[in-house]
Amino acid sequence: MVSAPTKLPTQPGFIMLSPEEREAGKWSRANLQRGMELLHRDGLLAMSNIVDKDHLVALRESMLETAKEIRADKTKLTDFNHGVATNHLQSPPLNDPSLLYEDVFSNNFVHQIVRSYLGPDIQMAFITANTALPNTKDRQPVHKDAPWAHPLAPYMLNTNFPLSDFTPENGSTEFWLGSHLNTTNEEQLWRTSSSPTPTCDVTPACIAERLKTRPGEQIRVPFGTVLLRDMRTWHAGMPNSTDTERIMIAVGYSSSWYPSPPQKFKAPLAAKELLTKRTPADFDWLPDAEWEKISQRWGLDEKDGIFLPASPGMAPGSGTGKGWDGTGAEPWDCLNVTAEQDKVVNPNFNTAAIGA
Ligand SMILES: O=C(O)CCC(=O)C(=O)O
Repeated sequence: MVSAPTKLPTQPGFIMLSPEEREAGKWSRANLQRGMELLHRDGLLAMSNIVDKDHLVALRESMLETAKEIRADKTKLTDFNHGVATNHLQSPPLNDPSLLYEDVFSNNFVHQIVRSYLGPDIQMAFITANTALPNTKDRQPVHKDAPWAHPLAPYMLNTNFPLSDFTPENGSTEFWLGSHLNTTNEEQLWRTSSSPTPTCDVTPACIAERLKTRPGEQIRVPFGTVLLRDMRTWHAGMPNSTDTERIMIAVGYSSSWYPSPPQKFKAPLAAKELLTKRTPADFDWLPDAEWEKISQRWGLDEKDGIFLPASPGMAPGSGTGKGWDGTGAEPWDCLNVTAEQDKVVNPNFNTAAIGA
């Protein structure tokens, strides 16, 4: 008799650091294997016991205060992520030495998994946080963080440190496990059939198809959990029905072969020693006071704000990017090419989502 295929989970699998692994400063072979299997199968991995919760509490206290201060500056849809006025980016206090925790910003157990997944010589790519505003009702569209021809291989991992329990009530992220596998730009919506790059959003047809097999679900993980996500995994920011901001720090890593664009990520000199302790970080290192002035200016139409690094493959004039060489002259060759006739166009695309 042929048995029915095992149903794949819609919540993330965990690896849990033991006292012996902590003492040895590395994951055991067995946990590393489990971590690799989960990350390759699901595009998301949850890890326990790798960060001191007191460090997360201290960061939460500081960042909640900042979130309230910067809220008043968020006046336009382009100040929010994906043009939905419920979730914005926020810099952690990288210029405060008392809050520069090694187990958050340069975590050895995270690095071991990242190096195993992305290959040797990983680089730090960015540091930010996602703040889901309290008492909100709107959700983001299902998307990939890739409004360009992303490589068809694991090229970037995002480490997420939720600063509280992560529940559907406070707006935990909706993840679509396994969606990173074989995903291409054909699964994304385009502004026009001649647009050089797609938008982040996944097409309704692909969403409908995936709902039949492995739907997205808001995850439930306890405070202290650290998540690693393949950047190709579909996901969405969700409304937060509680009275408190839900903050999640994000530390991104890229593979050695992923280009480092001239429009670099900006970080304060105070953090340089820690951020480059275990991985190179090809950032613009600004004097602390200079960084502080721009550190919360994440809006898509900011002229001199802080930006996520320009994405390779973004052609001049599309979105905010000017090609990874800064002029558009440097080509971006990868297998992820969509023919014009295969592009699914959304003429009603929310232009606030891409700063256009
Ligand atoms: O904050 C979250 O849960 C996810 C936000 C997100 O995916 C985004 O802003 O692109």
